[in-house]
Amino acid sequence: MPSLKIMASVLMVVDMRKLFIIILMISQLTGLSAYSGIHTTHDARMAWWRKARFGMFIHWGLYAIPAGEWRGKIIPGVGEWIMAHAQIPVDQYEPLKKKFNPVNFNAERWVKLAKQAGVKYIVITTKHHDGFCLFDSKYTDYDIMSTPFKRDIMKELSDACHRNGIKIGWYYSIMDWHHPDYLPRHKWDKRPADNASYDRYIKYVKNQLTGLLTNYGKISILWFDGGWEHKASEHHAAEIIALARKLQSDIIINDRLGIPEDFGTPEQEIPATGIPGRDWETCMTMNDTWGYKKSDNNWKSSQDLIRKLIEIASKGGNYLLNVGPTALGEIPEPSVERLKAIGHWLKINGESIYGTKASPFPKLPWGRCTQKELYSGKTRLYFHVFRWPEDGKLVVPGLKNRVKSTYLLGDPKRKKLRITRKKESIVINVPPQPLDKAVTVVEVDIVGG
Ligand code: FHN
Repeated sequence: MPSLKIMASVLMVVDMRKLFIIILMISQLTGLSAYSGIHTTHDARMAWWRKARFGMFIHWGLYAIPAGEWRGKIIPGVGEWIMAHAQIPVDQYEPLKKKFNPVNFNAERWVKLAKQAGVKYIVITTKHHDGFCLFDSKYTDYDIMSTPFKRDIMKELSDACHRNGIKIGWYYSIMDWHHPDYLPRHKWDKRPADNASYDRYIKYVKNQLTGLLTNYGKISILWFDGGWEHKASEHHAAEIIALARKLQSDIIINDRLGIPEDFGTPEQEIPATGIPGRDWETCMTMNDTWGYKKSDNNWKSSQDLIRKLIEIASKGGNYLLNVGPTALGEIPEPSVERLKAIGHWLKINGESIYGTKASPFPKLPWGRCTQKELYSGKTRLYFHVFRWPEDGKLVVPGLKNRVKSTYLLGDPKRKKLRITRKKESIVINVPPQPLDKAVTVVEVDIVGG
C-alpha cells in the first residue's frame, strides 16, 4: 500500500477533473453508476434525454402467447389486456408461464435493430398489469425463471444495451392482476380479498424495484404505469421515488405514479402545442396494440411514423415508439420494416431531430420546424417539408432574421439555395422535386434566434 505521502503527491499531479472523467468513462463502460448517493438536478439528468428525442417501447409478456385470441375467439382491445378483456381468472391465465419459451429471443439483435432505427433509448415492460415478471425476481415465482426459458431477459437486454451505447429503462406496472395483496380486485377475479393488504403489496413493489435497480447496471429511466386505481399517497409514491433515486442517482422517472417527477406522458396523441415548460414524451403503437396481437394488421405507414417523430420534436417532445414481440421473441416483420425506414431517414436527416428544440413558428402550412443554437449567435432552422411546393417556392412566413445560408439537408453537393425576401416572409427557391418524398429538410442558418 503506497505511503500517504506518495498518494498525496500523486493526487496533486492527477488533475481532479481527469479523475472525474475516468470515473465517468468507467460508469459508461460498465453501466454502473459511479454516483449512487449524489443526486443530480432535474436539468442535469434530463440533458441526454432532451437530445435523444427518440426511444423504443417494448411490450412483452405472457400475453404474447394468446396474442389477442382466447378459446378460439378474437378478443377486442389491446393484446396485453387480454386477461381483463376475456375475464380470465388467475388460475387459468397463470399456467401460460409454463408455455413461455421465446427460443428466438436475441437481445443483441433487438438492440442492433434499435440502433439501426436511430433509437437512443429502450423502455421494456419488466412487469405489466398481468403481474408476470420478465426478470428473475426473489419475491415471486411468477417470473421468467419459472418458465421453460429460465433466462433473465432483463439481464440479457440491459447487458446488450450497455454494450451498444443504448440507454435502458424499466417499465413497471403498479396495477397487478395476479398478486394476492393488490387491490381492488377486478370483477372477474373471484379470489378472496379479506386478507389482502395494499401496504404489503407496496412492500413487494419496493423489493422488486430494489432488485431491478441494483442487479442490472445503469438503468436510465423508470417508466411507471397502471397507477390510476390509487392516490399517490396510497402507493407511498414519494418513498418509492426516493428509493429509486437512492439506487440510481440520475434516473429519470415519469409522472404515472401520481407525482409529476421528470416528464409527462401523453399517450397515442401529440399535444397540439406540446407541453410548454415541461419535459414530455408521447408513446405510440405502430398498429393498434401494445402487446402482440396476431389479428392486428392496422399498421401506420413509415411516412406517417417519420412525420409523427418530426411533429413531436417540433413541439419539444420525445417519441417512444412501441414494438410488441411475439411469444417466440421475434419483433414482427412490419415493425422491423418501419424501424429500418425511420433509421434510413434519420441517417440522412437526424441532425434535424437529435439535440433540437421546439419550432419558433406557431404553424407552417406545408410542414414543421425544429431549431438548434449555433456558435456566435446564429441559429440553424430545419424546415421539414411534408408538402413540396409545386412552383418551387417555399414561403416561410414571419422570418425576419438575416439569412446566412440555405441548403437541402440531404444534398451531398451542398448546393446553396437562392432566397428572396417578400415583406415579412422569405421565399426559398427549391428544386422541382423533393430529395425524400416522405419528408425533405431545408436547413436555414439565421443571425440571432
Ligand atoms: O394499460 C396500459 C397499456 O396496456 C399500455 O401499457 C399503455 C402504454 O403506455 N399504458 C397503459 C394505458 O395507458
